[in-house]
Amino acid sequence: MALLVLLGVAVCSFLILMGLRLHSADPDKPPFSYLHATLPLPATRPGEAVVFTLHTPKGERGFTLRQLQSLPAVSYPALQPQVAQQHTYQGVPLRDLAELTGVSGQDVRVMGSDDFGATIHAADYMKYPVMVAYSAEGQLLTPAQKGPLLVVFPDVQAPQRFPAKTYGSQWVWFAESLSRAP
Ligand SMILES: Nc1nc2c(c(=O)[nH]1)N[C@H]1C(S)=C(S)[C@@H](COP(=O)(O)O)O[C@H]1N2
Ligand SMILES: [Mo]
Repeated sequence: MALLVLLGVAVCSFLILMGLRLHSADPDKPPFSYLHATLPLPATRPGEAVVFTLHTPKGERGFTLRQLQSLPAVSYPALQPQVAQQHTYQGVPLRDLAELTGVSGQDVRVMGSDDFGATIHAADYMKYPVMVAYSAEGQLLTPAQKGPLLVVFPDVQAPQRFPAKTYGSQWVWFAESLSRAP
């Protein structure tokens, strides 16, 4: 009898663990390799500028550069199609920004300070660590590098998936805000 109960417990644990494993291996939402997880959000200092704004369904949420840097961060090499330079960029995955915005899994629109906007598809940012980059090689992006904030695609890791021909227009530079795509 005790043996049967034990066997039951073992079988159930196995099934639960398998379920968890299959869940975490969701091919449409793969785990990202993070540079760091969410850090404590620094308070805004007097006079400190908001550099990026999330348009959530409940209103706006602005972030200073230091606050943006406290969000989950990724880092990977990418070849900026316009300046044709490869850099190791650091920034916040759109997947995390979309979740903070309350629009996870929906197409998003990233706007630049020049009012240029691009739609970035959920299938791309949910599966790949497309980011809003703030630095390259650990140094803040300069205007010549399309900074201070630039949308970056992992085109070195997945060149077939993100060809410049079709994705070039989505590398929004001077990025300023994110909202659900209209
Ligand atoms: N902020 C901003 N980002 C932008 C654009 C823009 O006009 N403003 N143009 C996009 C388009 S359509 C393309 S093809 C490339 C053009 O970059 P380039 O002018 O340096 O070749 O940047 C993209 N990112
Ligand atoms: Mo373009």
